[in-house]
This record gives sequence, C-alpha cells and structure tokens, in this order.
Amino acid sequence: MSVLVISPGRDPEAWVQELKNQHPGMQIFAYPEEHNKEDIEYAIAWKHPRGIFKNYPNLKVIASMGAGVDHITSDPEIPKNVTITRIIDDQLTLDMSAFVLALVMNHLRNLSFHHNHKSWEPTNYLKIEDQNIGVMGVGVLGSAVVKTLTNVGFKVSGWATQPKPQSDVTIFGKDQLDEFLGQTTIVVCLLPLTQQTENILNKELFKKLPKGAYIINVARGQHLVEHDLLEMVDTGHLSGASLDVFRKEPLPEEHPFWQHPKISITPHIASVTDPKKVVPQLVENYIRMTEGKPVKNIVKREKGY
Ligand code: OXD
Repeated sequence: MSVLVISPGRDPEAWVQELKNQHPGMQIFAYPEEHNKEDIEYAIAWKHPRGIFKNYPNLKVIASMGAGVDHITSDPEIPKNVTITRIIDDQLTLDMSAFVLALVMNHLRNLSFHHNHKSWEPTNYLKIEDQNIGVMGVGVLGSAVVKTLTNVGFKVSGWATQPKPQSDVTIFGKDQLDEFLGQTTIVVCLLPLTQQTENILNKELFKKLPKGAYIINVARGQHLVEHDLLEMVDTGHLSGASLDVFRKEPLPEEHPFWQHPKISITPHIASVTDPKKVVPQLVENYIRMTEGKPVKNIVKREKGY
C-alpha cells in the first residue's frame, strides 16, 4: 500500500519529507518517479495530469494539497469510487481573513497612493461605517472572513447556495442574489469553482451593484469574466478591483490588468498551504483509510466542493 504525491509544477519535496518525518513507515512516491500503479491507494494531488487516475485500479482517496478542489473535481475521469478530500487548516483560514482585510483597507485608505505619487497630501478616504461588504461563498474560509470583517466594524453579509439560518449576519440565499448585490459596496468572492459559479463575476452581476462598488477575487480566476471587469471599471460603474487569482497564472506580462491604475494584482498568495502544518491531517486520513474508517474533510462530489 503506497502513497503518490503528484503535483506537476509544484515541488513535491517538502511534502514527501514531511510525510516521511511524520509517518516513517509510509511508502511514498513523488510523481513522475517510477512506481507500481497497483500499489497506490492514497494520492496527494495538486493539478495532476488530466485522466491519470483512471490508471490506478486500487486508488481509494485523492487528497487535495489545498483548500480548493476544483483542480481534482474538474477531471471527468476520476473514478466514481474514489473519495476526494480537502484541507481545512487554521493557518490557511487566518491567512485568508487577514489578507482580505488588508485588501479592503488598502482600497479604503489608499495605502500605496502616497508612496506611488510621492505625495504628502492626505487623501479623502472611504469610511468603514459606510461600507457593506458582501462575501460570496460562506464555507470555512468565507465564514472566517465574515467574522474578521465584522469584528473590525464593517457591515457584512453573505451569499450562499445553502441557507444559513443560525448565522449572526444576513446570509442571502441562492435566489436573493439581486437583493444581496443591491446593498453591497465591496464584493469578496470566495466561492468554490463549479459549473454554476464559473464566470459568475460578469457584467450582468456588476450592473446590479451600486455605482462605485469594488471587487475582490481571492477564489479562482475562472469566476471572473476579465473583459467585463475592465469595461465596468473603465466606464466608472466599478471603482476598481483587487485580484489574487487569474485564468492564467502567472498572469502574462502583457495582460492589461498589470497596467490598469484601478486594478491591484497579487500572485495567488492569499493563503498558501504549509506542508508542515497540514501533513498531520493527511497522515490521519491515511491511517483512517488503512483501518477502514471514514476519512475526514470529504468533498461532496455531486456539489463539487
Ligand atoms: C487553495 C489555493 O485552494 O491555494 O488552497 O488556491
């Protein structure tokens, strides 16, 4: 029984080392290292080559290296009997909340303006109490972002496909998107990427926001229709955007977002998995699998998250 770490484009070494440290008996292969496909029961994956897992007849679990699982669920050839798991980690959650808060504050207080323009003149700034932040997607990360922003004093609401009756803030349901957007001055996208949410940040949605609204996307590049954003910022309907994720990463040098004065770019750094922190939960699930117990943090395949 062996483990395959498969992450083309991301160095697997730190993961393999940490797995060995934390579970010395584990037999681990780092793709594309030579291995017997029939021995692999557990795979730890990030952006695996499409279709590859159908060649692993005894594979039981594919564990995502991150919080997102769209890189796995978007592969139609993942065998139906294979369980997919995701990472849920306090550090990832804290990092995401702090990052979104930083982007919001940068937007409100023009933090880079004075340095960039060598200007000592204080600028007018947007007030916390005038903002209604709308968080799209209130799963583990989204709920933490809602809490952090609420604690700072923002009015916050959420939008979710599942109703959340016990929440302290208003969580609008799937059919209340227009109402949610109509009162939102800053949109934070933290949705999982599914067929239903792909391209959701588009012109039709932007038009439903009040004039001057701001967009923050820390989910996936495929949520955003890029030319719709450019158009709506250029016409002045949107005041700008902070983007951490892109359809193509790294964002190509010639991409118009780089030069746009109202669009801020970060290189997919909102919350990055630390192998040291998350390997214990991968090892725990591996042991549970070998003992025939249910693994934790299972993805609902029919939902895609
Ligand atoms: C993740 C990511 O899904 O880094 O964890 O985007």
